Amino acid sequence: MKRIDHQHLSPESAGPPHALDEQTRPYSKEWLNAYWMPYTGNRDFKSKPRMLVSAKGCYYTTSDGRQVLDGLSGMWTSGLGHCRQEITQAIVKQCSTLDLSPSFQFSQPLAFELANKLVELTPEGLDHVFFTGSGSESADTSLKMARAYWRLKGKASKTRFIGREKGYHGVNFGGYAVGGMAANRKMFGQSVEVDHLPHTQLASNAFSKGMPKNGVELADELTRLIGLHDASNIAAVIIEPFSGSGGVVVPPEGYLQRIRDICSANNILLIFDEVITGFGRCGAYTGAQAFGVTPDIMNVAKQITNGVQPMGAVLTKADLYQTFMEHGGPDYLVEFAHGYTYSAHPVACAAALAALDLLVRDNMMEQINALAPYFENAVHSLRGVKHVVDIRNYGLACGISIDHHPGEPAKRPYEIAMKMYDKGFYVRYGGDTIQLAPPFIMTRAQIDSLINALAETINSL
Ligand code: PXG
Ligand code: PLP
Repeated sequence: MKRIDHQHLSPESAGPPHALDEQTRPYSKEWLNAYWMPYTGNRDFKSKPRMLVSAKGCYYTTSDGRQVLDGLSGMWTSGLGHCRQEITQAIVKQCSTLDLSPSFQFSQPLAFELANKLVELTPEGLDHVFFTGSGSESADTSLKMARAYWRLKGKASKTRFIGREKGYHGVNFGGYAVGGMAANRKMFGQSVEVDHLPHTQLASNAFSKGMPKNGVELADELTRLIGLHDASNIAAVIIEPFSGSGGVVVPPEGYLQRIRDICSANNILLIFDEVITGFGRCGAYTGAQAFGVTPDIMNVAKQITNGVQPMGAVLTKADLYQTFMEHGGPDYLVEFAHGYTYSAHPVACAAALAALDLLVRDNMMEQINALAPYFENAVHSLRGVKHVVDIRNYGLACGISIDHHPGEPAKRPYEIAMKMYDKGFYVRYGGDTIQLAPPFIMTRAQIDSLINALAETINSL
């Protein structure tokens, strides 16, 4: 057995580590090093850990007993706020009734109940739901589904995917390749055949409120890429209705419809990755509804369970599902050789049903749409603050571009986020942007305090 260093335990703390003991604990470097943290500067974190030990509503409590306002709804996951009793109770009940059921060849009723709920809440035409465990799994599932669909249709050469610069589709083998953020791709070489549309973050649109006016013609780049590769070689286009991780890049007016039209005219599937835009962030149940454009395949995750359980899903049009059923051979055979141990995990289904019920019961879409204009004005009040070179927003999401130290685009946003944390605010930084995505239940006063702290912090740099 390996020696475990218990030096990190404070002298008064006997027994196993527990969140409530955290407040007095110093952490040893050795203890911290066992955990290789995801998308984190491990060396930086471990030199000054930012440990969160509990959460309620819009606040986290840190290991040193401070309250931190959650400016990103967790990881774009927790719009309903943290530790909602209704979701907790649903999980506890499910855990003590049916903790797990095999997902292959057997199932459990909540999976079907949730699938029907998702069909009801999402745009007309998306009628079937395939469950995954995360947004990354949804991305790779959707790409495999698209390729397999064309193969079943006798068009096996349709294998290439078109993503978009600044796109993010998770970290799995297809998702990182169709993604368009250089930092996430450059370590890993080529996986699937892919090309990319240009992003739509134009200097001429700087400080647009909501959808920018310029740039619909950027959709025509898809026609150019079809000319280059030929539609007979392209399976699908995958884009986010607005790019979240890429810095809240909102589509120009008319852009998504034009992409939809070009895909339809060329027999190319359109996949919307709604992992961030789904379930309220846009002021509608989906970005597709907010922007009035329906894809052939839609990926969701994150807010589906309010982030409380890992879960994702891929919704498809009837034609896709029917094609797999019709080509499935004898009934006992599997039609789509794909699925996860945790597809439609019963505890995740229970969490999702409870979370979606809350969105409906509490009229969250109305609340979001009532708060969004206030949020928009608040974030745009940062225009003119030192270093702020662009502000983009839609619904309850905002990206603030920060001009950078020469050669170090990510440094100033990092400095801002760390100073904000010291002041009691959690904001996300990525690339050259600060991102905000307040919980749907955030008050106007809390938004004011977040924006005031941000202005003060940026000005102090
Ligand atoms: N697609 C989209 C559009 C996403 O935003 C994923 C797929 C991957 O989901 P998973 O569950 O595998 O992480 C995402 C995830 C941020 C941030 O702060 C965004 C994500 C994850 C973590 C942080 O911008 N998006
Ligand atoms: N690796 C091994 C050895 C497995 O047996 C399995 C699933 O049975 C997996 C990977 C895939 O795991 P998951 O279904 O959780 O994605």
